[in-house]
Amino acid sequence: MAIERTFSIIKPDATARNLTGAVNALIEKAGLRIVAQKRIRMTREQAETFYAVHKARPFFGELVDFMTSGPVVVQVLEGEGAIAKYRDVMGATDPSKAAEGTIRKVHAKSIGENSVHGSDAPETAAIEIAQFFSGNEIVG
Ligand code: FUP
Repeated sequence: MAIERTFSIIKPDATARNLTGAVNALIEKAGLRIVAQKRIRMTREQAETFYAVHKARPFFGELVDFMTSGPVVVQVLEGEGAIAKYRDVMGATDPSKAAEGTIRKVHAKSIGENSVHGSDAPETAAIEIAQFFSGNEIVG
């Protein structure tokens, strides 16, 4: 399988509970490498752009409020089949449906406050990485 890069966010519910290291430990245990990482406070504009695909959904306003409510850690993860692998490591969107040992099963609070984001396809990974990182900030 090819080496890929995926985009990850450790969300405000996780940073608020001081779980950045705990989440990173699960990422690294799965064999993914954190090749870029920074802690930021998203602006509303950044969050609205990032989740534009969900603009018409009833939860969009709450989602933007939540993502701008505290610090997040944005990351680029690298590894074999990184996009699908990280989706497996994260677990289902709704933590009550997530598999044992996944980040969301272990740490997430609810379907909205679900601790992490990971890209769902190569095209979205490239767009999401480019929204938050310039090339020289990613060191593989
Ligand atoms: P995922 O790819 O697992 O992050 O899930 P989605 O792209 O379907 O959803 C993106 C985010 O929207 C979720 F992480 C949280 C939020 N969401 C809700 O708040 N309620 C929902 O019913 C579905 C998603």
